[in-house]
Amino acid sequence: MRHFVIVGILVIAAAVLTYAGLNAIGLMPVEASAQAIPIDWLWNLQVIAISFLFSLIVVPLVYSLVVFRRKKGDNTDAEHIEGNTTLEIAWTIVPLIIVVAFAYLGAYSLGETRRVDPNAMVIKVTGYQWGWQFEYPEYGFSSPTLYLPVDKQVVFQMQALDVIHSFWVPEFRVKQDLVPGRITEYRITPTLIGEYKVRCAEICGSSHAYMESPIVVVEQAAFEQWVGEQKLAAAEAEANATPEQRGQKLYETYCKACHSINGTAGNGPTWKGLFGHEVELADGTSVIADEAYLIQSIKEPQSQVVKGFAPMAFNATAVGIGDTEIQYIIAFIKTLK
Ligand code: HEC
Ligand SMILES: [Cu+2]
Repeated sequence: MRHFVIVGILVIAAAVLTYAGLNAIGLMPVEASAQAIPIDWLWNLQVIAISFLFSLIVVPLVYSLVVFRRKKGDNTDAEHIEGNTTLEIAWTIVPLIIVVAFAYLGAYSLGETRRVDPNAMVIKVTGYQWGWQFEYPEYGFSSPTLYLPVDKQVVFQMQALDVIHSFWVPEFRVKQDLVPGRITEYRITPTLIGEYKVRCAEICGSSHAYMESPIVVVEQAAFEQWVGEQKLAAAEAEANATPEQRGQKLYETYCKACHSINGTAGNGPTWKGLFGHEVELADGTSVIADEAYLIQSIKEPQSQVVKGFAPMAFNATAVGIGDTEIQYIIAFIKTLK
């Protein structure tokens, strides 16, 4: 009995010391989001459980090694123990209850981190090899730096352009994959003003380690000021855009789904090296891709169908692409040598 009391006291003391030690080394970065609170709370509970279990195993083990070690000259066998039903039932039921309790708490804290605020601001996040782009659809501009107002929920609608990436800000705790062909969601409410960094947490190629972007959490007023500056800069860039840049923008909005610019054939032929080169048509003739041909291909796609492709089903006129826009697109096609 005396041994049990001593071991019991030592287990509790060792558990407290282990817990204090784990806390002291600062395993977690600062807590910078509302979602981090339930996560850290659960994490802390786990650290307490881990400290206790660690002591429960290590203390009796070390105690036995020291106190019950073989005395000099003692060559007898150890005491034979048959089993103990009460003990076995206890050490099955107690861990079972603990595991079920943690499962419940885990589900609860998952629910807390996903709590939806219907007024959340939408930001579109695009991950690609190797960088991030942040689009603010409510304000109509994009930014390579993610600015967020403090204490306001944002919902990221995330897409990957090439391979799987993963959006991870350790200070926010929550992590979410970006999967090609899918939109994944990530909700966060930043609670601490400061500068952070998003990293890609899914190895995605040779420059994966450099796939970082700055995140700045600011007061609402500072956020609005930044939005104002960005809108102005976007409007200025729009006003000063060259025909090639305008053409590229039209391409990215309307034509990219079927026409590549890197030489690979998609739903439609690639635009790489198109201008000024010979194009074989389905009727066996061929033409030189000059301006007249391109204009006609866009306006009346049925008239000259490229060999090996179905006639272009896309109706450019219907989306408001007129003669001016076609000139921009042609200027862009000319740059694709
Ligand atoms: C739904 C898919 C689709 C979209 C979207 C699309 N195209 Fe096409 N396009 C095709 C296909 C298929 C062809 C080849 C058949 C043909 O010539 O009609 C083609 C051919 C062309 C050609 C002739 C190319 C060549 O290699 O000779 C031009 C020019 C062209 N498209 C311009 C555009 C422009 C400009 C847009 C965007 C404003 C656009 N297309 C959007 C499917 C598409
Ligand atoms: Cu990545």
